[in-house]
Order: sequence, then C-alpha cells, then structure tokens
Amino acid sequence: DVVSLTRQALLHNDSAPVKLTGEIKGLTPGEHGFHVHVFGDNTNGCISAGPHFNPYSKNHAGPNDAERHVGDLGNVTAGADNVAKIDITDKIISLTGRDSIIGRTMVIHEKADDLGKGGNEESLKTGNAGGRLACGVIGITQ
Ligand SMILES: [Cu+2]
Ligand SMILES: [Zn+2]
Repeated sequence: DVVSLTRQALLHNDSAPVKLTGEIKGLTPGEHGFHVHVFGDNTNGCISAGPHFNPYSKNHAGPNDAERHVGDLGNVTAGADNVAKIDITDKIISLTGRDSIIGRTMVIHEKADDLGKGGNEESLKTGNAGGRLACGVIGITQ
C-alpha cells in the first residue's frame, strides 16, 4: 500500500552507489519485481510510468548483470507479515546526470522478476514481473 523510500548518495559524484531503504506493506509473501520506470507520471495509474528506465537501449536483466536497464533493481521479498524491507545499494542508478532517477517512478510488481533469464521475449523487456501493484514518483523532500 504505502511506498516509503529514503535515498542517500554515499558520495556526491555520478558513479557513487545509491542506497535505497524503506518498506513496502500490503504485499503477498514472496518476491516482487522492483524497478525504476522512465516517466514520473502516474496520471492514469502506474501504467503512465512507461517502461523500465533504459537510457542505453539494453535488454532487461538483474541488478548484478553487466548489461541491464539502469532501472533494473531486481526483486524485493515480502515476508509472512506482507512487508518487504528495502535495503538496496546500487552502483548503476544515480541521483545526477544521465542515469539520474530523480523525477522518475519506482514500481513494485505483482510477480517475481525473472531477471532476463525467462527464455522468452518478454523476459528481456520486463522480466515477466506482471502487473504494477503500486508506484510513486521519486522526488526530493528537503
Ligand atoms: Cu517494473
Ligand atoms: Zn528492466
């Protein structure tokens, strides 16, 4: 239900890792795909956020793959309490420059992301993560 993320640049430069922490409540237990989508637009719900943020026209993959969408953050896992605790440090997303995620949208999906290993065309675009459960524009609060 509630997407609550805080983010922190560990160092103030383009190539520094970005840390995302927070929690997402109201999820079914198990893995859920978690990505940055390209547009900071929720006008018609999460679908308005468009596809994964992919400024280099790569295939979809997992966060540890050399070739991936910039927005590919893999999966988060909800426990039996329906809460997913987010604690991600990522070297590809940025808060400045071409790879900046500011003003884009975080999306949590219905299903697990297969990280591009699903063996079909959709796997290389979306990871077969299914519908968009919730989303929020990545903004600045201070
Ligand atoms: Cu997504
Ligand atoms: Zn992707």
